[in-house]
This record gives sequence, C-alpha cells and structure tokens, in this order.
Amino acid sequence: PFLENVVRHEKFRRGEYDTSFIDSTPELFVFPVSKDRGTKMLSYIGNVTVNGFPGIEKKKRPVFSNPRIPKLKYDFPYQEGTKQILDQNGAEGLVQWLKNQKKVLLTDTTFRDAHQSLLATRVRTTDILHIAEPTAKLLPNLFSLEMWGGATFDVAYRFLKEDPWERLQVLREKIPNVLFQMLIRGSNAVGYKNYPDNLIREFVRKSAEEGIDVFRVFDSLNWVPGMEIAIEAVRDSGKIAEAAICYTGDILDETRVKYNLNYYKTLAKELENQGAHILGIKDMAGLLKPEAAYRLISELKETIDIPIHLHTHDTSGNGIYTYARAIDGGVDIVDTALSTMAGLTSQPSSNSLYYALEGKDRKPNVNIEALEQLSYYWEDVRKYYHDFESGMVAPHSEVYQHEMPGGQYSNLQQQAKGVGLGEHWDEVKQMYTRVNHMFGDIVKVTPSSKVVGDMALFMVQNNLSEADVLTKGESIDFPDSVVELFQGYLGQPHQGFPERLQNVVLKGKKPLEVRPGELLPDINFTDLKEELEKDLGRNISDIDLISYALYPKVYKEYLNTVEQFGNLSFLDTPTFLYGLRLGEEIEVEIETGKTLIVKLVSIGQPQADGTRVVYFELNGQPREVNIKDES
Ligand code: 3PY
Ligand code: ZN
Repeated sequence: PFLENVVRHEKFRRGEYDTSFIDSTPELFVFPVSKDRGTKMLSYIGNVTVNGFPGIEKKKRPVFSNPRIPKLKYDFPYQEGTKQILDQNGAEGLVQWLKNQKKVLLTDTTFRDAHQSLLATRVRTTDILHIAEPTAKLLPNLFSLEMWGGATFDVAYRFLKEDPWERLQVLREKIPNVLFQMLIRGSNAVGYKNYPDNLIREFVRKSAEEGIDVFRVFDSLNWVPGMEIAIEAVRDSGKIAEAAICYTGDILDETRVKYNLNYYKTLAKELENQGAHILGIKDMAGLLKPEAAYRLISELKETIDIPIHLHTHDTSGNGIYTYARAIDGGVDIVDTALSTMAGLTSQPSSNSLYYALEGKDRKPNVNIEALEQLSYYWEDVRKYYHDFESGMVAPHSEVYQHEMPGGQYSNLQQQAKGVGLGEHWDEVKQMYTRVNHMFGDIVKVTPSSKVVGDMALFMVQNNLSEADVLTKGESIDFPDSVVELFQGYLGQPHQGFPERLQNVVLKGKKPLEVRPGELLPDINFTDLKEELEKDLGRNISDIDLISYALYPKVYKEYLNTVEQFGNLSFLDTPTFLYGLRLGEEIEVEIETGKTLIVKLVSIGQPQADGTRVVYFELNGQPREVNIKDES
C-alpha cells in the first residue's frame, strides 16, 4: 500500500513531480520495505521460477547481456520537434507545416506495431522506458512515435500485468518533443467489439489529455460510420485526426474489382469530408505492391488536399520498394521501425530506407548513426522475448494469398497453439484464405481479422469444409464472434454480407441495419464509478474507470494480480519472464533510490499439498514463500 500511495497520487500520475514532490508530500514516502510488499514480490519470482511464464516453454533462465545503450552523447537539452509545432500552432498549423515539407517524414513504430507484429505485443514498459530519452534526443526529427493503442492496451493488462496508462504517462515525461501516435479501431477503440459512443468519446478525450497527439482511426470493414464518433472526438480534443483506409486486395489485379482504385479514391474523399487532418493508408498485411503504391498515392494526391501517411508491413520482403515508389508518388509520411525490430511481419527498416533513398532529394532527415545505435539496444532486448517470435525467418510472399495482417500473424499462431493446433499452422493459414472468400472477401484487420481467424481455427478444429458449413450449418454452433460479425455488430462490409452464409450463421436472428453505437445506451460513468469503488473499497481514477468500462473482466483480473504480487512493472524483464537461477542475485529498483536485493537460495521438494517452499534472501535476510507447483 505504501508505494501505491505514491504511484496513485494525482501529481505522480500526471508526471507533475520533481524532487520537491518528496519534500511536499513526505507522508507518502515513509515506506520501510513492508513485509507485505517484499513477500508479494518474492511470491511472484518464486512462482515464475517454479511454474514458468504463460507462453514460454519452461526452462532455466537464459543468460542475457545488458542491452547496449547508445554511445552517442545525449546529455543535452531536448531539441524541439513536431510536438512543439502542434502545441504552438494547433492541428491545422501542423498540417500546414507538413504540406511545406519536401523530404519524406518518418513515424517510428518500434514501441508499438513492431513488437505487436514480431513479439506478440509482449514488450514491457520498462524496456521502452530505458531507451525513451536517447530516442527522443537522437531522433528529434521524426514525425511521430507510434507507441500506444492497437493490441498494446489489453495485452498490457492481460499478459504483462501492467497499466497501459502508466506507460503513456512515463514515456510522455521522457519524450516531450516528438508527437505520440496511437492506433484506435474506430468504435471498437482498443477492443474487439463496438462500444457505446460516450465511451469512445471519453477514451479519446482522456488519451489526448494524458499525451496522445495523433490518432490513427480506422474501421475494420472500412465502414465510415464506424469512424465518425472517434474522428469527431479527436477533433474536439484539438489533436490530429488521421483517418485511415485499410488497404486490401490488389489494385493491379484487374480480375479483383471489389477493391479497385476508384473504391479507394471515393473512400479517401469521404474521410477528408469527414474532417480528417491526415489520410492514413493502413496496409496492415503488406499487400500494397510497389507499382500499386505509386499509382494509389499519385492518384490520391490528385483527389484530396490533406497529407498522406502510409503504413505497411514488410512480410513479403517488398516493403522498401513499396515505400520508395510511394515516395516517388508524393507520400508525406511513412512508418518504419528500427532495423533490429523491422522486417518480416513488422514495418520496413528505417535504417534500410535511409540508404535506399541515397541520391534522392526526398531522403528523410534522420541521423543514421543514431538509428544504428538505437537498433543495438533493441537487438539485445528482443532476445528476452524470443519465445514470442513467430518462427518466420525469411520473407513470406505467401501473404499475398492469405492476406493476414502482420499484427495478427504471431498472435493467431499463439491462439492456434493454445487450442492444440500448433502442428496444424499451415492448414490454419490456408483455411484463413478460404474463410475470407466465404465471407465475401472482406477487409481483414482487427477485429474483423480476428473473426476470420476464429472461424479458420474453428473449421480446422472441427474438420469442417466450406460445403459442410453451408449444408450442415443448422446444427453448427458458430463462434460468438462469427455470429456477431454477421449480425452487423462490427458494421457493414463493402457490398454487404453473402446472403446464404449470413442466413446459415444467424439461424433466423435479424441483422442490424444501423450503426451499432446507435443502439447501445450511453454508459453512466457516475454509477459505474460508484459500483466499482464499492466493490474495491477504494477510490479509482477516471482513467482506471475507462479501462474497467472497456474490459471489466480483464481489468479486474489485473487488479487481483496486483493485489497478489504488487506492482510488477519495476521488475527487470528476464526475472519477470524466467524468474531466477539458484544462487542468482538481482537488484530491483522499486523506486528511484529504493533498491531491494533479492537472492534465490534454494527450492524445496514438493510437499503433500502440492506446494514447494522457495527460500530467498531479501536485503540479506532469509525469507521463504510457499509456491504451488502447477506441474
Ligand atoms: C491493431 O488493430 O491492433 C492493428 O495493428 C491492426 O493492424
Ligand atoms: Zn500495422
């Protein structure tokens, strides 16, 4: 409870503290390492040492070297960047500034999409925080850092047992000069279903207040009504609304007419009219071929008047070429990741793009030495998360067939392993292609991509063919997500749902004809807060309330974990994921200047009740905890 007082203090949460915080609120800082707090942490370490971490094969903790911090000097003041342009000139001023730029600008996605796509979103706040200041100081000319949203929000609570809002707050403090960008799934926010309109508005308002500047808003079926509320909320908060079109199909393939150039031009115009400051092209699977990128961007440049920001995934290996052609076509900003977190299902490498554009006058203005040195850090950190890698080691041109988003590849693979289909991964991928065609060739991106994935897993698991689904559908209990998609709870796909399959799935249920948000009652935040505070027996902040409204079950489980183990975000990642080796000693900095020394002494034999006694030393004193052996 002692440390929680500090961490939960309004000033601390807002990052409005310096060393005088200790002087002005001394009562918060009287925390001898309570037996309680020490024991909680030892319970966590004991537990992960004995039972392992979910998703990691149980093994002795590997030996890791310390991540390399850049040798370039960064002990100078922060250079002003895009954040100051927005803060001083507003969203319109920033757009004007963008239009005046000759060189292509970069958004670095290392803190979000890169690890979502390569490491199942598992990178923890502490690993980002340690490189935050060098990144801000060495790369002050970035357009933005994509560091929040998408899957990072719920994965933080669900698997990392940490608070995503805290990630935003602590990073904002270390990075005051570059725009922070997040990915928001329109009316699905950072979740997988439609939320009430006032929850979307509140979520955007609070995210803006806590430090997000650029909101990339998309709808998983490219359905503009699903983006309206979010775009409006971003504009109301004075931040930048980047409305994104999800790219699917192939505009170069004349036999695939559903998503042709005209489709994209019409959509771009609609989003501009809807109030977008920037148009995003979100090529979530990496299907945009180089010449398609040139045609798409040059045509869109003729169609709309707002800057264009392109996002792709390098799954096929063609990402750099795609960007080079998009840059020829006049794209304003592209998304890249530091080289050691780039390529494959992630974004193309910033470092490679820099060299690819040698001799071109639109080559980005970045410090290549900084890119290289920051990449060393991520090369080392990435090793911690080795078990979450997808196993893809080479360019994968098959993506042009299955069209699976980069951010989904490693996650669906984990999901397949979870239901015992790890050995059938090739089948799952093929089924994913077939399900897309059954569904009428839809846009596949979270959450619509998750529905296609759920259906593919379901069909492989139950040995069902497309014909089985259509002929025996009456007796098939389809996954909830599939039923909801066909009911219209994720919105409407371009040209509607295939009618026969819709009838089979819905079994007489009536599909929606309006925007789901129009039917969902607004949340009464006052009542919800009262209910939760009563339940927890303590006050909760407005941002915690939003998390609860988005994910009631996940959020409460997270609170239970914190109750059981304390705040785990201070623990280094090797210990968090692997525990300790016998005799190993670590330092845990639970707060600036407050360090605990933890040593694992021995692990007892299993007892009759299935527990083991794990013996530690905490700051030199013997301590033991009882751990249930789950094996
Ligand atoms: C997400 O919604 O999390 C995505 O990254 C989609 O590409
Ligand atoms: Zn992406």
